[in-house]
Amino acid sequence: MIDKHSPMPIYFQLEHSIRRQIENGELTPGNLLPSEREYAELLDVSRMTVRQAITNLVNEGLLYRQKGRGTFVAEQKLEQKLSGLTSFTEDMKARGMTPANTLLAFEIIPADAKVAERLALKEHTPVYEIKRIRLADDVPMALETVYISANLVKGLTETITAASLYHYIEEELGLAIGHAIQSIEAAIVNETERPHLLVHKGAPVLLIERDTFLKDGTPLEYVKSSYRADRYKFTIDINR
Ligand code: 16G
Repeated sequence: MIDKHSPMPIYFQLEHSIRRQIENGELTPGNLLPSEREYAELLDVSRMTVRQAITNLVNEGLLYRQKGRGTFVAEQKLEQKLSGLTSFTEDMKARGMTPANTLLAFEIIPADAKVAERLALKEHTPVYEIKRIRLADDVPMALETVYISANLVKGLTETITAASLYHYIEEELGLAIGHAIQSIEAAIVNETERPHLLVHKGAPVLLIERDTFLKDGTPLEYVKSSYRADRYKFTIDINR
């Protein structure tokens, strides 16, 4: 897998070869990689070269090191296109994964100033506050808090939030969801979120805020979520 006569640096060739093994499933998440010494002997290259290749893949999140145990293949990130306005349930089903939710809070509360503004309501108007852990194949992917006007989306129950909100809104209530404005920013997981997301202290998360509107322009939801940055990556098509 290494060609010493190639103009390509050896660390780069090794990096490429490990990456290919992960892509084609020869190496799968959780697999232990040969040690630096083993790779160096096997390929007859220096340990420094091996270290550089491995370090690059660790920095990229494809591999992770565990003290005293070695280097392992990480779970691959889910790639989420930013082009369509989809729900978590739809996204996971489209990938052949099983979505699930753990409900942390389901309440009707008076909207505070910020929520009222986002939903274009008067302060203290009743809104649902729904906090859910969103899981894919039993792995927590995100923590999500949704605010929805209780007068607009009637009859929400805990059972509905265990399945799909968008399904209920569109199929049961017949409301037409139109568009959303979304922002994504980097952050470090906070200690309240951490036990739910099952990540280590200081792990990176992506904070996503979404304001969703019905086709007629009425604000439908204001959503704040923390996505695991080790499991998620967002992609977008851009034209010139
Ligand atoms: C997604 C949306 C969220 C929406 C939810 C509905 C983002 C950042 N958020 O998680 O705004 O409330 O889907 O999901 O994409 P559901 O229909 O599966 O309950």
